Order: sequence, then structure tokens, then C-alpha cells
Amino acid sequence: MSHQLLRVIDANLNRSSEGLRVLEDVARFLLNDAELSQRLKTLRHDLARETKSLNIGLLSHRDSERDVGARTGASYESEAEQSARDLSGLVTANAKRVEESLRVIEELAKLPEISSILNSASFQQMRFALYTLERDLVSRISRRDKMERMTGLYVILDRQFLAGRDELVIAGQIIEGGAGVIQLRDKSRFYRDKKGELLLVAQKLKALCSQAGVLFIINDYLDLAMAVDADGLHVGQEDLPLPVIRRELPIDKIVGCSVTTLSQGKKAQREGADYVAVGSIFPTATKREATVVGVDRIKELKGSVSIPVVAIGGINQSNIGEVVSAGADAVAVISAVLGGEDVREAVQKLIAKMDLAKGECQNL
Ligand code: TZP
Ligand code: MG
Repeated sequence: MSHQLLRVIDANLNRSSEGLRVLEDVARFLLNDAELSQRLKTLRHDLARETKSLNIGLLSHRDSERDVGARTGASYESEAEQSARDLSGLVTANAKRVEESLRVIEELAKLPEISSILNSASFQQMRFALYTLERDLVSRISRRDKMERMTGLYVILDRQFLAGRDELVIAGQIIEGGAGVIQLRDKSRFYRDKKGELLLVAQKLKALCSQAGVLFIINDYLDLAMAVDADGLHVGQEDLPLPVIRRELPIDKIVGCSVTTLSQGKKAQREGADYVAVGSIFPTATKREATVVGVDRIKELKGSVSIPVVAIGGINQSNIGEVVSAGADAVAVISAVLGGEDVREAVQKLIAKMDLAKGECQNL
């Protein structure tokens, strides 16, 4: 094989393995994502295995001092792009670096003098694996910010609890009170058949929440969540399966899943849930048929999953402290906020109790 060809292959192998190492370390240390880092590690090992026989030849022909590219400082991004780069930009830049260099090797491996040493199809396979990994990494990063906001009070705006009150007015009071997440929930048959009306409500709520920096989640309806560009969708065990939802939703949206058991929690995480809602923690008149799981289930679930755990069901001012002390990342309520007259005050009081319990946990 010619000196020039070995130099091109050497440069592109270096680019791809370095880029892969950057991506792997992002997945491992910044995202704490075992599954993604394992996939990247496997790819890095595959690459090393494919090119092992060439190592000595490549090093013998390495001539970095006389590489004209090294002096021109060739880069994949403009200076403006580099300075504005966030984690997602860093992932994209490195993924592109790997994809492009794998493509160069893939093409060169078709030449007769190389085809007996390198298998072009293997490099093509690695390139395609990386396209998927790039998407999964960017998706993970863009959902991470929303997952981190899954703390504090999560108020479910259940339309059956409004008793004629206006959704937007009530949502405004919930926001003023300091809740960080609002979910729109409607279980009535009436609106299942009149989605257009629910859509209008959802659109207005989404605009209000975005403006206030509050996460807006839709319960049950994937189509509505997509139509109003909600931050996420919440589903139960009998709704559309998580893998289907994950496939349909844009990659930056989160999905929450209701669970009662640890195995449901682990399964939800494995299938792509960004948070789980565990309950019913206490008996509740809002959902009489719900299984009551007790406060200990929160602690057990926290030990079994790494995604945020939201506690739900029968939580009010007198027991919210217990729920927070058990380790819940967020607390979801309906009647404790919508059941009374003063929504804003109810939210404030619940949050004050949560803060108190958190303070006590830290002092232990
Ligand atoms: N899922 C489990 S319990 C429950 C849901 C939707 C009801 C929560 O409402 P409340 O009034 O806060 O008990
Ligand atoms: Mg549901």
C-alpha cells in the first residue's frame, strides 16, 4: 500500500477514534448514561479490531510534522460556531468528525490495493451505527434539561376538578404560587370526542407555561402533545407503549409513566421514560380504583431507577413532608390544589412544607 494512502487512513482512524472517545466520555461522565457509553465503547473496540493488522504500517508512515492540514488548522466548525458551542453542539461536531472519517476509510477500502486488508462494508456499518448514536445522544442531552426541572410541585390541572373555573386563570394562579410543572388532564368522555376544544385549551396553557418557564405536560393524548408542542406526555400502564411514544415524539420531549411496582418502574426506565410517577401513595377520592402503595415505595423506587421519581395520590399539606423525606424528586397533586378556593395559597403552602422537609433532610 502506498505511503500516501497509509497516511490518509492513519489520519482518519485517529480522527474517528478520538471523536468516539469524546462521545463516550460525554455519555459516561456528563450524562451518566451506561447504555449509551457501552454502545460507544463497543463501536470504538470494533474500529480498533478492524484496523489492528494495519497498526505498525500506519505508525511507520505517520508524518505529522509535514502534514499541511496541521498548519492550516483545518476545522469542522467556523469560529463563531466553536464559541457558541454547547454540549449538544460538541456532540454533533464530534459525531460528524467520526462519520466523515469513517466515510473516507470506507471509500478508500474499495480500492483494490486496500480491499484485501480493510473491509469497506464494516466501516459503512459503523458509520450507520454512529448516525443513530448521534441522534440518541442529542435527544438525551435535550431531555436532560427538562428532567432536571422535574422537581418541586407538579400540579395536575384536571378539568373535572375545575367546576366551571377557567383553565388559564387557574394555571396563572398555580404558576404564581410557584409550581414548576403543570399537567393537563381530562378523563371525560365528552372531551375525548371533542379534541378540538381540548386542543384550544392546551394551546393557551402551553403558551402561558412557556412564558413562565414552567414545564407543560399533556396526559394521555400523544396527538395533543405533538400538536401544541408540549414539553412532554404522561401515560399510564394501559396507554400507548413507551417505545411507540418515544418513536413518535420529537427527540427533545419527555415522557412520564405511572407505575405502582419496582418492576414497572425499571421497565419504564428501560423503555425510555424520563420520569416515573409512583402512586397512589395514600388513599385518594380522586382515583378510588388506584392501588395504594405507601410512602416506602418511593424510597424503594429511588434505589431502583436513576430517572426522577414523582410521588402522586392523596398527598396534601399534612403528609407532603413525609413524601419529600422519603426521597421524592417532585410531588404531583390534584385535590390538594384544585379542591379548595385559593389555588395560589394552596400551592404556596405545599411548597413551603416541601422546602421545610428538604431542609430537615439536609440537617440530618
Ligand atoms: N394517579 C394515581 S393517584 C391519582 C392519579 C392520577 C390521583 C391524584 O389526585 P389527588 O387528588 O392529588 O389524590
Ligand atoms: Mg393515561
